[in-house]
Amino acid sequence: MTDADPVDDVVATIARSATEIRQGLVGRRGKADAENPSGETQAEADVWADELLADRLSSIDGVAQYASEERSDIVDCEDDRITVAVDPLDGSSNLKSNNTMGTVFGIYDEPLPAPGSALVASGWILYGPITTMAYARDGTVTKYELTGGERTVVEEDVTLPEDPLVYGFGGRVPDWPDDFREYVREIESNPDHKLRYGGAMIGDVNQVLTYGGIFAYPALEDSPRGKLRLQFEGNPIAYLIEAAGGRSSDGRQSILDVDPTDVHDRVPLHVGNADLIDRLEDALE
Ligand code: FBP
Repeated sequence: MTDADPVDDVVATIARSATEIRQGLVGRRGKADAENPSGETQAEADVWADELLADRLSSIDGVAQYASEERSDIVDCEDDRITVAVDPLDGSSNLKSNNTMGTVFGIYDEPLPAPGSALVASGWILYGPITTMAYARDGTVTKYELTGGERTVVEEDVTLPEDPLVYGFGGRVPDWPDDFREYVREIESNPDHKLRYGGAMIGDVNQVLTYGGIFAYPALEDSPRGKLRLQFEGNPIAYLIEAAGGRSSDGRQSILDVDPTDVHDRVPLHVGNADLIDRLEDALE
């Protein structure tokens, strides 16, 4: 064991790996002959990015566990301090059409499954025209640009703009519960709001962080827990958006207050400006 901060080491490793992951997508746009623990067909790139991050993150001093949306079993490591949970390639179905994707990470100080209150840091990489990272720790959010292993700060103390501009909601409209559909109509009818939906949560949530607004992948009629995973997506996104002055909700409470029962639990996810999330919770009551 060393005295170095394992959280810093993990984040530095993810940031350095991101440009490599981006380059490695070329030639890995096909499907793998496998499903992830949630029953979804994996892309070759999902499996490859997961193995790359597992190798690098599980060998860092201080890391007790590596867990990923792409593997059913947690990798137990030699140390006992922090757990790293990742979605190695969020939105990998966008590979075929060459659209935005991301990598999401949450760093917990408890073994999984853990509540959001056990997070000590979280963040995401966005593979857009530029590779960027948004990172939350100790209640503040920082945005970086990543090039060739280098990390450059582009904005500190990032907060959601006060006037919400963008909205994006996942799932098929006919599958939305009536109360959620009515809420969406209210959001859409405001002339100040614009639809922004790209099919990769990180792309859509990053628009909310940049312009203000709301992103949701709600409960669906036939899937009351929605689609997104609590440990790998819900908690890390909620932690960052709350650190940026916004709110998260599973429809009733902050996502960070949801009690997990299993590593691959799903959660209805709603994040954005506090007043829009307050109104959402009123609408879903
Ligand atoms: P993956 O992590 O398996 O890529 O799924 C997550 C995701 O792609 C989100 O990024 C996105 O918001 C959502 O699923 C889109 O799902 P759908 O295509 O069902 O609307």
